[in-house]
Amino acid sequence: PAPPLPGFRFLPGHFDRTVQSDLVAAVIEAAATAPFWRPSMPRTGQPLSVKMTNFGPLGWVTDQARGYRYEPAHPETGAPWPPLPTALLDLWTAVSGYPAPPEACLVNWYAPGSRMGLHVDSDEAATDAAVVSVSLGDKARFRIGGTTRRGKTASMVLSSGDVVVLGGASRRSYHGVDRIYPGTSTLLPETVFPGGGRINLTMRRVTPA
Ligand code: MD3
Ligand code: FE
Repeated sequence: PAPPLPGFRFLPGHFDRTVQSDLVAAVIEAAATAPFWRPSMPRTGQPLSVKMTNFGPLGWVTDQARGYRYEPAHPETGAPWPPLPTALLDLWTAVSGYPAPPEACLVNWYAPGSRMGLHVDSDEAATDAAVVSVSLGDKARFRIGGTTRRGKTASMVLSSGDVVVLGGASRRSYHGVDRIYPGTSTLLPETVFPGGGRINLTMRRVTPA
């Protein structure tokens, strides 16, 4: 079938401006103990253009020496990741259909000019759980394909407050972020996020329930 595959759900405008701004406040508070850092690719050590932090008992990290993995603590401070905000846990309960809470919430900050190449998320043993994504701030062009790298893809614009649920076959899809549309939102405070940009929150179950 043409992308996106079955199990993909798009909930445009799921969160109103008040909840969006509460989520940004939660990200800023979390970043006080778990600062955004710039991860590096395995082997090459090439830095990602996106800066990251995490919420929850586990966080996704990558570095040149040890590659992609989940860890209970921040790679630079060694402190445990801050807890998941209640609004996110409630969203997971409402849309994931999974009988256990998420263990990780990866927080990606895309400054203007940042992108994320096509990839599959495969570092989670809980392949039966959906990934739930929340977009905040500037609009982005999101791309999703099938389960092989060479194959048709479709693109769509994700806006602040949009939620995407990647369950079923779509969970194994290639996907990425082509570009950010700078200046399309006033949600992110310039003092904390110079140039604005976009934050994406992705909740994941890592170990099977
Ligand atoms: C489709 N993040 O963190 S979110 C990632 O906007 C990631 O930051 C993008 O890809 C972002 O790994 C996309 C939507 C998303 C998340 C996970 C998926 C789409 C997905 C897993 C499988 C298929
Ligand atoms: Fe991904």
